[in-house]
Amino acid sequence: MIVKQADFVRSAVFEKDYPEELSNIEFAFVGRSNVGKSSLINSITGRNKLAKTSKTPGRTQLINYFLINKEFFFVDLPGYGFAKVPKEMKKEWGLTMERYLASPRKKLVFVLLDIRRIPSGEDLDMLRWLDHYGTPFKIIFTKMDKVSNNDKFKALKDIRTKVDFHNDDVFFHSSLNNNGKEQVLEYIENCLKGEIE
Ligand SMILES: Nc1nc2c(ncn2[C@@H]2O[C@H](COP(=O)(O)OP(=O)(O)OP(=O)(O)O)[C@@H](O)[C@H]2O)c(=O)[nH]1
Ligand SMILES: [Mg+2]
Repeated sequence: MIVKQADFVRSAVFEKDYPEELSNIEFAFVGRSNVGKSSLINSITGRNKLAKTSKTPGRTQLINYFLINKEFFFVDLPGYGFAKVPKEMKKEWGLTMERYLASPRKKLVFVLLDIRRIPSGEDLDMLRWLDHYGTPFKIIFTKMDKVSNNDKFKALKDIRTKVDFHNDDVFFHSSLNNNGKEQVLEYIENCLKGEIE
Protein backbone atom coordinates (compact mmCIF):
# COMPACT_ATOMS: atom_id res chain seq x y z
CA MET A 1 0.00 0.00 0.00
CA ILE A 2 1.16 3.50 -0.74
CA VAL A 3 0.16 6.27 1.65
CA LYS A 4 -0.69 9.16 -0.62
CA GLN A 5 -2.37 11.30 1.95
CA ALA A 6 -2.41 11.50 5.72
CA ASP A 7 -4.20 14.20 7.65
CA PHE A 8 -4.89 14.92 11.27
CA VAL A 9 -8.64 14.77 11.81
CA ARG A 10 -9.26 15.56 15.47
CA SER A 11 -8.46 14.77 19.06
CA ALA A 12 -11.07 13.03 21.14
CA VAL A 13 -11.74 11.99 24.69
CA PHE A 14 -15.26 10.59 24.59
CA GLU A 15 -16.93 8.32 22.07
CA LYS A 16 -19.22 11.10 20.89
CA ASP A 17 -16.10 12.95 19.69
CA TYR A 18 -14.82 10.12 17.49
CA PRO A 19 -15.34 10.73 13.76
CA GLU A 20 -18.02 8.71 12.04
CA GLU A 21 -16.78 5.26 11.03
CA LEU A 22 -15.45 5.17 7.49
CA SER A 23 -14.09 1.81 6.48
CA ASN A 24 -14.65 -1.76 7.65
CA ILE A 25 -11.86 -1.31 10.19
CA GLU A 26 -9.60 1.30 11.82
CA PHE A 27 -6.11 0.84 13.23
CA ALA A 28 -5.20 1.83 16.78
CA PHE A 29 -1.72 2.06 18.24
CA VAL A 30 -1.22 1.32 21.94
CA GLY A 31 1.76 0.81 24.19
CA ARG A 32 3.63 2.30 27.04
CA SER A 33 4.62 5.89 26.97
CA ASN A 34 7.73 6.51 24.87
CA VAL A 35 7.55 3.13 23.09
CA GLY A 36 7.28 4.97 19.76
CA LYS A 37 3.57 5.02 18.81
CA SER A 38 3.58 8.50 17.31
CA SER A 39 6.93 7.87 15.59
CA LEU A 40 5.56 4.69 14.03
CA ILE A 41 2.53 6.52 12.66
CA ASN A 42 4.84 9.12 11.14
CA SER A 43 7.13 6.47 9.71
CA ILE A 44 4.43 4.43 8.02
CA THR A 45 2.63 7.46 6.66
CA GLY A 46 5.91 9.03 5.55
CA ARG A 47 4.87 12.24 7.25
CA ASN A 48 7.48 13.37 9.75
CA LYS A 49 5.37 15.74 11.72
CA LEU A 50 1.93 14.19 11.52
CA ALA A 51 1.82 12.77 15.05
CA LYS A 52 3.68 14.71 17.70
CA THR A 53 6.62 12.81 19.11
CA SER A 54 8.61 13.68 22.15
CA LYS A 55 11.54 12.70 24.30
CA THR A 56 9.26 13.42 27.23
CA PRO A 57 7.00 10.45 27.88
CA GLY A 58 3.31 11.18 28.13
CA ARG A 59 3.20 13.44 25.12
CA THR A 60 0.01 12.04 23.63
CA GLN A 61 -2.76 12.56 26.18
CA LEU A 62 -5.77 12.44 23.90
CA ILE A 63 -6.95 10.04 21.26
CA ASN A 64 -5.76 11.42 17.95
CA TYR A 65 -7.50 10.47 14.75
CA PHE A 66 -5.68 10.55 11.40
CA LEU A 67 -7.31 10.02 8.03
CA ILE A 68 -5.23 7.95 5.61
CA ASN A 69 -5.77 8.15 1.85
CA LYS A 70 -9.21 9.60 2.59
CA GLU A 71 -10.15 6.00 3.22
CA PHE A 72 -9.50 4.82 6.77
CA PHE A 73 -8.34 5.97 10.20
CA PHE A 74 -5.24 5.57 12.30
CA VAL A 75 -5.82 6.14 16.00
CA ASP A 76 -2.95 7.26 18.22
CA LEU A 77 -3.78 6.40 21.84
CA PRO A 78 -2.32 7.83 25.04
CA GLY A 79 0.58 5.77 26.38
CA TYR A 80 0.41 3.98 29.69
CA GLY A 81 2.99 3.39 32.37
CA PHE A 82 4.50 6.80 32.76
CA ALA A 83 5.20 7.25 36.46
CA LYS A 84 5.89 10.96 36.63
CA VAL A 85 2.40 12.31 36.16
CA PRO A 86 -0.08 13.09 38.90
CA LYS A 87 -2.35 10.19 39.78
CA GLU A 88 -5.53 11.97 38.76
CA MET A 89 -4.19 12.76 35.33
CA LYS A 90 -3.01 9.20 34.87
CA LYS A 91 -6.46 7.92 35.71
CA GLU A 92 -7.96 10.23 33.11
CA TRP A 93 -5.65 9.00 30.32
CA GLY A 94 -6.31 5.41 31.29
CA LEU A 95 -10.05 5.99 31.08
CA THR A 96 -9.72 7.71 27.71
CA MET A 97 -7.85 4.70 26.37
CA GLU A 98 -10.18 2.14 27.95
CA ARG A 99 -13.26 3.90 26.66
CA TYR A 100 -11.85 3.68 23.17
CA LEU A 101 -10.89 0.02 23.47
CA ALA A 102 -14.27 -0.90 24.94
CA SER A 103 -16.16 1.06 22.27
CA PRO A 104 -17.89 -0.88 19.50
CA ARG A 105 -15.64 0.66 16.84
CA LYS A 106 -14.40 -2.05 14.54
CA LYS A 107 -10.66 -2.00 15.12
CA LEU A 108 -7.36 -3.73 14.81
CA VAL A 109 -5.05 -2.84 17.67
CA PHE A 110 -1.31 -2.71 17.20
CA VAL A 111 0.36 -3.28 20.55
CA LEU A 112 3.83 -1.77 20.51
CA LEU A 113 6.61 -3.28 22.59
CA ASP A 114 10.15 -1.92 22.86
CA ILE A 115 12.48 -4.68 21.69
CA ARG A 116 14.92 -3.79 24.49
CA ARG A 117 12.49 -4.15 27.37
CA ILE A 118 10.86 -7.04 29.14
CA PRO A 119 7.11 -6.36 28.84
CA SER A 120 5.79 -4.57 31.91
CA GLY A 121 2.78 -5.54 34.01
CA GLU A 122 0.77 -2.97 32.10
CA ASP A 123 1.84 -4.43 28.75
CA LEU A 124 0.70 -7.83 29.94
CA ASP A 125 -2.57 -6.39 31.25
CA MET A 126 -3.18 -4.80 27.87
CA LEU A 127 -2.58 -8.08 26.02
CA ARG A 128 -4.83 -9.99 28.44
CA TRP A 129 -7.50 -7.34 28.15
CA LEU A 130 -7.52 -7.54 24.34
CA ASP A 131 -7.65 -11.32 24.51
CA HIS A 132 -10.48 -11.24 26.99
CA TYR A 133 -12.60 -8.91 24.86
CA GLY A 134 -11.73 -10.74 21.67
CA THR A 135 -10.31 -7.57 20.13
CA PRO A 136 -8.00 -8.46 17.26
CA PHE A 137 -4.45 -7.27 17.81
CA LYS A 138 -0.90 -7.58 16.50
CA ILE A 139 2.39 -6.94 18.25
CA ILE A 140 4.94 -4.57 16.73
CA PHE A 141 8.42 -4.50 18.23
CA THR A 142 9.78 -0.97 18.03
CA LYS A 143 13.22 0.66 18.00
CA MET A 144 14.81 -2.24 16.12
CA ASP A 145 17.69 0.02 15.06
CA LYS A 146 18.82 -0.04 18.69
CA VAL A 147 19.64 -3.77 18.66
CA SER A 148 22.06 -5.87 16.66
CA ASN A 149 20.85 -9.14 15.17
CA ASN A 150 22.40 -11.03 18.09
CA ASP A 151 20.73 -8.78 20.62
CA LYS A 152 17.45 -9.26 18.81
CA PHE A 153 17.37 -13.02 19.40
CA LYS A 154 18.42 -12.65 22.99
CA ALA A 155 15.77 -9.96 23.52
CA LEU A 156 13.05 -12.08 21.94
CA LYS A 157 13.97 -14.99 24.17
CA ASP A 158 13.66 -12.79 27.25
CA ILE A 159 10.38 -11.29 26.09
CA ARG A 160 9.00 -14.77 25.44
CA THR A 161 9.30 -15.58 29.12
CA LYS A 162 6.37 -13.16 29.52
CA VAL A 163 4.49 -13.15 26.21
CA ASP A 164 3.90 -16.07 23.93
CA PHE A 165 4.11 -15.44 20.17
CA HIS A 166 5.48 -16.82 16.95
CA ASN A 167 8.04 -14.76 15.06
CA ASP A 168 5.80 -14.91 11.99
CA ASP A 169 2.94 -13.32 13.91
CA VAL A 170 4.72 -10.15 14.99
CA PHE A 171 6.21 -7.12 13.25
CA PHE A 172 9.62 -5.54 13.70
CA HIS A 173 10.01 -1.86 13.01
CA SER A 174 12.40 1.04 13.25
CA SER A 175 11.25 4.61 12.89
CA LEU A 176 14.84 5.67 12.40
CA ASN A 177 15.41 3.79 9.14
CA ASN A 178 11.79 2.75 8.42
CA ASN A 179 12.69 -0.92 8.29
CA GLY A 180 9.59 -3.06 8.67
CA LYS A 181 7.25 -0.39 7.41
CA GLU A 182 6.26 -2.26 4.25
CA GLN A 183 5.19 -5.34 6.18
CA VAL A 184 2.94 -3.30 8.43
CA LEU A 185 1.41 -1.48 5.46
CA GLU A 186 0.83 -4.71 3.59
CA TYR A 187 -0.92 -6.16 6.60
CA ILE A 188 -3.12 -3.06 6.88
CA GLU A 189 -4.01 -3.32 3.22
CA ASN A 190 -5.11 -6.92 3.67
CA CYS A 191 -7.23 -6.02 6.68
CA LEU A 192 -8.96 -3.33 4.65
CA LYS A 193 -9.69 -5.86 1.92
CA GLY A 194 -11.24 -8.03 4.61
CA GLU A 195 -8.71 -10.78 3.95
CA ILE A 196 -7.69 -11.07 7.57
CA GLU A 197 -9.90 -12.19 10.44
N1 LIG B 1 16.15 5.08 17.71
C1 LIG B 1 14.83 5.10 17.67
N2 LIG B 1 14.14 6.00 18.42
C2 LIG B 1 12.79 5.97 18.37
C3 LIG B 1 12.08 5.05 17.54
N3 LIG B 1 10.75 5.28 17.72
C4 LIG B 1 10.65 6.29 18.60
N4 LIG B 1 11.86 6.72 19.01
C5 LIG B 1 12.14 7.82 19.96
O1 LIG B 1 11.47 7.52 21.18
C6 LIG B 1 10.91 8.70 21.77
C7 LIG B 1 9.42 8.53 21.98
O2 LIG B 1 8.77 8.41 20.74
P1 LIG B 1 7.21 8.74 20.54
O3 LIG B 1 6.86 8.31 19.17
O4 LIG B 1 6.92 10.15 20.93
O5 LIG B 1 6.56 7.75 21.64
P2 LIG B 1 5.03 7.57 22.05
O6 LIG B 1 4.82 6.09 22.25
O7 LIG B 1 4.14 8.22 21.06
O8 LIG B 1 4.97 8.30 23.47
P3 LIG B 1 3.69 8.93 24.24
O9 LIG B 1 2.99 9.84 23.28
O10 LIG B 1 4.32 9.59 25.39
O11 LIG B 1 2.83 7.78 24.67
C8 LIG B 1 11.28 9.84 20.82
O12 LIG B 1 12.45 10.45 21.29
C9 LIG B 1 11.53 9.12 19.49
O13 LIG B 1 12.42 9.82 18.67
C10 LIG B 1 12.84 4.12 16.75
O14 LIG B 1 12.33 3.26 16.02
N5 LIG B 1 14.21 4.21 16.86
MG1 LIG C 1 2.73 9.70 21.28
